[in-house]
Amino acid sequence: MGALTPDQIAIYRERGYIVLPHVLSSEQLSRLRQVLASILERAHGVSANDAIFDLEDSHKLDRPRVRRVKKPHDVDPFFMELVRSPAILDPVKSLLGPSIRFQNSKLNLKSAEFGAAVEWHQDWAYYPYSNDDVLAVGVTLDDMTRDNGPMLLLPGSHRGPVYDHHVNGRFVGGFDPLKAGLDVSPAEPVIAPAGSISLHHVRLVHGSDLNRSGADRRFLLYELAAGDAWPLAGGYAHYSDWEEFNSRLICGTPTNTPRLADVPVRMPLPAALDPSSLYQAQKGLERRSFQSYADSADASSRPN
Ligand SMILES: O=C(O)CCC(=O)C(=O)O
Repeated sequence: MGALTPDQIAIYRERGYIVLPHVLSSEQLSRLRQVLASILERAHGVSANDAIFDLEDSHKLDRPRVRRVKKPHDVDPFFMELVRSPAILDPVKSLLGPSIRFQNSKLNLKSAEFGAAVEWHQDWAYYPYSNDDVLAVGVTLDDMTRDNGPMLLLPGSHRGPVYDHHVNGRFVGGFDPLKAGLDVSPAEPVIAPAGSISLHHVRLVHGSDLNRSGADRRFLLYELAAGDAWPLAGGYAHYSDWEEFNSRLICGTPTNTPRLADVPVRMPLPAALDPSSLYQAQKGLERRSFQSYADSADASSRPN
């Protein structure tokens, strides 16, 4: 149905990502937005980060500001229904093969005016596997434009080094391209209408700026791996038994034979001081590449 063409597969292999516009049906998109709205109703009265909500630093009880819904698949069954739909699964199978293991989902809200930046990083630094047939599917709930903090992807960087995401020996979930000698100026924004998907390789360098625009930029991410890619670290490397591990397969057949590839691995250890989310971990960076909301508020109140 939605399988990729050989040309699209070649683009993904070369650039490390591909964007497919208008993949969700209008029913799927409106259901997704409804489900999110009902989850967010629960955020009223939440005063600190918890198992579901990751709050903006500028969050206040009387002015709730959620930056991420963690593990939405644990909150509403629609998220697993959606990832299993041919619209998403078919393109993923074209890239990873017939067996796909679900790792995690998250919903980055990046709200109008204040939605937080994501510092440059490679997902692989958080969760290395026995091979790198691992990717993230992003689903746009709103139009992603140049102005509302689009995800920025550095083409071809999935074939380059794995950058050290540690500061003073501790994992911080991001790196400073200046210090690493990496030119991120060729990074390309994902520009896509609501209901589109992006697929990016687990080793691709990416990040995104603060949302200074008046338009929300809500983005659902699924982390998926080939069935024979074995998690080496990160929360999903832990499983209670064979049944539990295989219950994460969303298609294909279990294997007890991991495929081992010659891939560079640095464990995300010792763990971030606050490992509860990427945003918290990245506070350990010595220098930020993107502004925070507080920096931008400071800057706008300063005379020129
Ligand atoms: O939301 C974004 O722009 C980037 C998301 C991302 O890289 C992440 O959450 O790991």
